[in-house]
Amino acid sequence: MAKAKTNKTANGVKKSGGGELHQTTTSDAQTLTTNQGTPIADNQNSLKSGARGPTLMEDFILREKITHFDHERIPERIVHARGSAAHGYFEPFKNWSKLSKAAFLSNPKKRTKVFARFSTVAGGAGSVDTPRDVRGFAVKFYTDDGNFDLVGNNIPVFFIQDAIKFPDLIHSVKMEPDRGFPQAASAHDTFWDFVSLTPESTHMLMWAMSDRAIPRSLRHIEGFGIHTFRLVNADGESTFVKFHWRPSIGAASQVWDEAVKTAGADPDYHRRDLWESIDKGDFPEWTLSVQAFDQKTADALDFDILDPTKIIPEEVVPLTPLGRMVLDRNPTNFFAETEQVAFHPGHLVPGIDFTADPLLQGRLHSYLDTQLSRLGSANFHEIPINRPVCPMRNFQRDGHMRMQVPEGRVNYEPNSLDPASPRENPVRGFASFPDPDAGPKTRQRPESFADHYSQARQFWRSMTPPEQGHIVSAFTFELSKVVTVAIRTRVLGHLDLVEPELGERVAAALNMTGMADDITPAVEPRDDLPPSPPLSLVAKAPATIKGRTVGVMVTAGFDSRLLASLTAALKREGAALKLIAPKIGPVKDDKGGKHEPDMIVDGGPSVLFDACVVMPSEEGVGDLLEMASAINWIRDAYGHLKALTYVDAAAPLLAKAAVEPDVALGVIDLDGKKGLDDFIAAAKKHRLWDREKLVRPPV
Ligand code: HDE
Repeated sequence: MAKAKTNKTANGVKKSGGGELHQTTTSDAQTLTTNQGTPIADNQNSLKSGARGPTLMEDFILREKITHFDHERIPERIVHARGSAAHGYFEPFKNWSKLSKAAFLSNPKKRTKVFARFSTVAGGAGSVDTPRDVRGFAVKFYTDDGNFDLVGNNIPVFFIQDAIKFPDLIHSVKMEPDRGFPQAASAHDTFWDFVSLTPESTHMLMWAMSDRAIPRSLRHIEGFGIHTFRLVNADGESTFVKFHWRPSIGAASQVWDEAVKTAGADPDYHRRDLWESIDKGDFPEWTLSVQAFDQKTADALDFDILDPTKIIPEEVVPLTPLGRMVLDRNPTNFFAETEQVAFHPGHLVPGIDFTADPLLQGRLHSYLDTQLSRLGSANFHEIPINRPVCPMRNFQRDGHMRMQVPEGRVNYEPNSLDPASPRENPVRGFASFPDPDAGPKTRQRPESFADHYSQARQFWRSMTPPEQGHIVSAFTFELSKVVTVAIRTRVLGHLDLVEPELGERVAAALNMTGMADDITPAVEPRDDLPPSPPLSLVAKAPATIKGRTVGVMVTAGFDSRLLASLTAALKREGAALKLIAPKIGPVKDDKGGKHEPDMIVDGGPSVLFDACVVMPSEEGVGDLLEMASAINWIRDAYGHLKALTYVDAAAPLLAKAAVEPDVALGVIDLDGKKGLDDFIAAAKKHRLWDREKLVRPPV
C-alpha cells in the first residue's frame, strides 16, 4: 500500500493523504487500538487492493469497527424511552428503625448512593422533553443490603387498576399503528377511545390534563410510589406506606403554549436544565416522605388501599419526612448509565415489602422480563450502573457476557465441599411479610375498586381557578384532535360525572351540544369530599426564584450599572442570568466593557426563561424593532404570564408587541424607583395569573 503523504501545517497538526488533520505525534499511552488491543496505524483508510481498488475482506480493523457500530443501539424502553438521569445520595433525617429495618433508613450520618432517572412515558428516545405526559421518577438506592428501586411517577395515581390492561393502554397512547403518528402525544383517537371506555382512568385523566403533565423542569416535579407498600421493622411489624418525593425548590409547571414552543426552541430543555444545574453546583434536592398508616386506618377509608387509582389525602394521613435525596453528579456516559440502568419494583431490600395491588403485582413480572429483552442477558446486574455496591454472591452462573470469574468446584447449595461458600441467612435475609389475604382463584375486580369519580371530583375542586382553566383547555385541545365524534361525546359524559361544570365548559369550548348520558357509574360519586389544598401546585407554590433563569435581552451600549445590580440581586436569590443579544460574540456595554452573550435573540426565545428583562440601549433598540423574534420575545413573555421588566429605551418595542406597563400585572419599569425590587417580587410569583384572562379568556 502506498504510504499516505503527510505534511505539517502551521498550527502543529499534520495533513494526511485524505486531507484529515492530525496531531503530529502519538504517545504509546494514547495509541488507538482494536477491541483486542492491536495498535491501529491508520483509522482513515480501509484496506484496499491498490489505492483505487476494492476493499479487502481481510480488513479486520474495518470489520470490527463497523460491526460494533451496527450494534450500537439496543431496543429502547417500550415506555419511558426518553430519560435523563443523575447520580447522588440519600440521607435519612433520623433513625427510622421503628418503622423499617431497611439499613439505609437507620443512620442519619450515612449517605446511600443513588441514581435517579426521570422520563416521559409515551415518546421514543429521540422525542422532545416537553409534551403533555406523565413523568417517570425512578430512583435506585445502592444500599448495604442490596439495591432498592423506587420506580414511581410524578402523578400519584394511574390509568388502570390491573396490570393485564397495560399493553392496551400503552398501545392506545403510542403512535397509531397504521400511520406511525402522533409521536409523544395523547391527543389522538386511539388513546381517548381506550380511556373513554375505561372509567377507572377518569381520576388519572384529571391529573394528566392538569399542569402536572407539563412540568417546568425535572427539578420541579414531585414523585410518588403510587402503590401502597409496606415498611417492616425488625420485629416483623408492618406499616402501610405511600411514598412521596417533594422538590426543595417547589413544584412548578409550564403553560401549554410555552411547552409547545419550548419543544421547538430546545427539544432537550429538561435534560439540559438538569445537566447544567448539576454542572454548576446547583444540586437538585427532594425530600422523601411517607404517608404511614395501619390496618385500622386502611379499613376506615372509603376506598381500597390496593387500588392505584386512589390517593390518600394528606389531611387524612399527613406526610412523614424520612430523608433527603441530593443529585450532585452528572452521568459520565449517557449510554452506559442512563440507557443501561435497569429499574425493577422487585429490587427490594429487607424492611420494605409489597402489597397485593394488582397493578404492582403485574409490574413485578414485567420489569425483569423487559431487562432481558433490552439488555439481552440475565447478567444485566453486572453492568456497572446496575451492580450492587454491597457484596453479591450466589451460585447463578454463566450466560451471555458473564463478567464474574467464579473460582472452585462448588456451584450449588447445599454443599459440604466448600464451607466458606455462600449460605442462606435466616436472620439478615429478606423475609416476605406473611400477608394473610388470599382467597379462591378468580379473575375479578374487587367491589372496593368501583368508585371512579369521587376523587376525580375532589381533584377538580382542589384546583385554583387558573388550574381549572388549564384542565378545561387541555381536555379541549386533546379532544379537538379526536376525529371520531362518538369518542368525544363519551369523554364529555365522564367529565359530566366528574363535575357538571367541567363537562359543560369543555363541551362549550368544543362547540359540542351532545354528551353521553348513558354512562352509569358503578358507584354514585361522592359529593362531600373536601378540597385537598396540597393537590394544587399554584396554591402551594413557594415565593422563590431559586433555581430559576432570568433572560436579559441587550444591545450594544446597554446600561452596565443596571446589569451589575440585576446580576447581584439574582445571585442573592439563587437565580441564574442569561444574556441575549442580536449577535453572538462580545457585546459592549455603555462603558466599553465586553460581555459574551449566552444566546442570540433568534436562538433564545423567552420560553426558555422564567422572567424577562428588556434592556436595549437607545442606539440599539432600532435593530430589535426590525426583528420579529425580538417582538415575539416580549409578546411570549407577556402571554406566558412571566414577570417582565424593561428600560425606557425599550418602550417602542413594548408598544410594537402591544404590551402595556402595569406593575400589578408584572410589567415593570426597571428605570423607575423600586423597579428592580418590584421585578424580583413579581418573578417570585412565577406567573402573574391575573394577566391570564387578558391573553387567554377562560372557556
Ligand atoms: Fe412501568 N414499565 N409499568 N410504571 N415504569 C417500565 O421497564 C409496566 C407503571 C415506570 O427510568 C418498563 O425498564 C407495567 C406504574 C417508570 O428506566 C416496563 C405496568 C408506574 C419506568 C414497565 C407499569 C411505572 C417504567 C419499560 C402496569 C409508576 C422507567 C422499561 C402493570 C408507579 C424506569 C423498563 C426507567 C418502565 C412496565 C405501570 C413507572 C415495560 C407492566 C404504575 C418510572 O417493564
